[in-house]
Amino acid sequence: MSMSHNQMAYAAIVSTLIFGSLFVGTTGFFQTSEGAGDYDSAVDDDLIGSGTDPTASTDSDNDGLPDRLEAQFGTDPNDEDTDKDGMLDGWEVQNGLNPLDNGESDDSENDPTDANSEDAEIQEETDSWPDPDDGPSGDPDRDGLINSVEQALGTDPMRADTDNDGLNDKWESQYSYEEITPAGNVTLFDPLSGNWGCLLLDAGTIQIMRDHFDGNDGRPEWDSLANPSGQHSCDMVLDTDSDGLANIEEEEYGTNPTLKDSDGDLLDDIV
Ligand SMILES: [Ca+2]
Ligand SMILES: [Ca+2]
Ligand SMILES: [Ca+2]
Ligand SMILES: [Ca+2]
Repeated sequence: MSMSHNQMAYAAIVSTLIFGSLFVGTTGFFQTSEGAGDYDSAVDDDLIGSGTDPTASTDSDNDGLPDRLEAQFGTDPNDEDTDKDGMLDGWEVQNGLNPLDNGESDDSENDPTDANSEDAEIQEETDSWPDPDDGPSGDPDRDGLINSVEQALGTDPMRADTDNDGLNDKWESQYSYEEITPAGNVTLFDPLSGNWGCLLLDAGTIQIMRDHFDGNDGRPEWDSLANPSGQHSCDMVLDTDSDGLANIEEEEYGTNPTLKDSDGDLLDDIV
């Protein structure tokens, strides 16, 4: 059985999702919000760029995907957004999305009403196109942020916790704010930064939060929340609104880490 153009392109994409995954997972230590404490190994380091010919890096449409790779992916080297879904070809490839799939079955090749054609039947059996997860409204990492918003925020559409601080991308992005202190300013709940070892973690605060976590109640041990450098994430371990729940616990409950009484019932969240 010979493969259609689309199927070949799809096979190329699937095989190179591994390539995309190399861009992913090199930014931090915590894999998912459930996996706080697990570490990513760095075995994938240094695989990108080996043997790259600098003269072969022409990117005619400036979409982040060099022309020689556009040929491999079947994308248009002169169109920054081949599938017209609002997400750039290069961003889609780097983030493991299919740059040829806008998630909608509106082109003739993937039209389900065209069921009489042999191509359509074959496609139905062997192809997973269109995949809503690959479109601008898809949410393949199930973090509550659709892909177009992940692109705008700069977060990873394939990881629910882009900065590996144990906190969900959407939850963080809802509560981002700048804390102003005499010693400097800190942007808390930035989904792109875990604020590891930030200046808000002074000795007194560390002692209070160590006691909080090590005081059982099913909470993880303070030391287990550190990254390999022994630093803690301010976003994760602080109790920003001083309501007795650490931020990571507020994330678990889906409550507001900047308000003692998230639901306005006049009772603090910890009650
Ligand atoms: Ca696109
Ligand atoms: Ca998402
Ligand atoms: Ca995400
Ligand atoms: Ca996070």
